[in-house]
Amino acid sequence: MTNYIKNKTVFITGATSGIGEQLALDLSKMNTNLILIARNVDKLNFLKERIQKDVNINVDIYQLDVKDKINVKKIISNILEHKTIDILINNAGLALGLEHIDKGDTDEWEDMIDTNIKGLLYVSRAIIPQMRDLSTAHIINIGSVAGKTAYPNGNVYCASKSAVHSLGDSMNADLLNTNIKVSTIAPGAVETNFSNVRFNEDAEKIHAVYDGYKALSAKDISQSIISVLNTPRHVNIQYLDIMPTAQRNPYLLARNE
Ligand code: NDP
Ligand code: 8X3
Repeated sequence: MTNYIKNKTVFITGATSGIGEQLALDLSKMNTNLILIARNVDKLNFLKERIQKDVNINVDIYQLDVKDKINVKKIISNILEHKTIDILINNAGLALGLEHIDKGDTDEWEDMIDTNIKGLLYVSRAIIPQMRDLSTAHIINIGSVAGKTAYPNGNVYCASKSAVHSLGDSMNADLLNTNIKVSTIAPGAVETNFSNVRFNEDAEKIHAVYDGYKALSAKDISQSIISVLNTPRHVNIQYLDIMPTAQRNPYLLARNE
């Protein structure tokens, strides 16, 4: 199979865990160079060592919170002085809590909005201008089934992912007449650290999310993202839903007795 992304440089937000971490590992095997960002610098260092033990590619790491507008701009503009970013993976994101609309914690609401929407915008705003001159470039935004079908108590997280889907459409519209493709990937339940964060390490609640059916793995999503990326220049897969076979939407989940 042709490797269209060989030697490209991929910028991944939220690379220390789950989908982002697995994608970094799998892309390294496709011989892409990597720029990895997240807040936990120890995990970034560990991942860089792990990748470079096996493959001879460039891996740059930056401790960066996507919510930090000033530093996002500063760090990305420093990177762009000596590198080209061909592919941007807007993956960093989180859900905090699962609470009725009149009981939610407003600080958690702000954290989700600031990370999932504003963070994605800050990073995209800093990188897209440089992509305009490339012969091919690609932005992947990680949405969610939650952005398509809102479910009880999901309110602000669902709204934030709905915004990600809408921004994907807008980016595609605004980037007409460029070689920049934009894809929204919308997974259902993926077993990562996502629920640990959402439920603040409450083991019972985390277990309940994935109990009695086979959820998706980070590898399932990473492989799907790579097949979306590894397409000829004229092919733009704009939207992809990926669900566990046991889950058809947030309301239809077939758990074993
Ligand atoms: P994980 O919790 O395993 O990974 C989240 C990653 O995002 C971590 O690397 C974390 O790193 C990083 N991150 C979080 N906040 C920030 C921030 N402010 N700045 C930079 N990095 C940040 O979850 P997933 O891998 O499951 O989630 C990845 C994406 O997939 C998210 O956007 C999520 O909404 C989406 N998604 C997940 C689904 C699921 O069921 N798991 C389903 C559908 C979509 P660090 O803490 O080091 O900063
Ligand atoms: C994560 C999937 O269903 O927990 O976006 O919202 S869900």
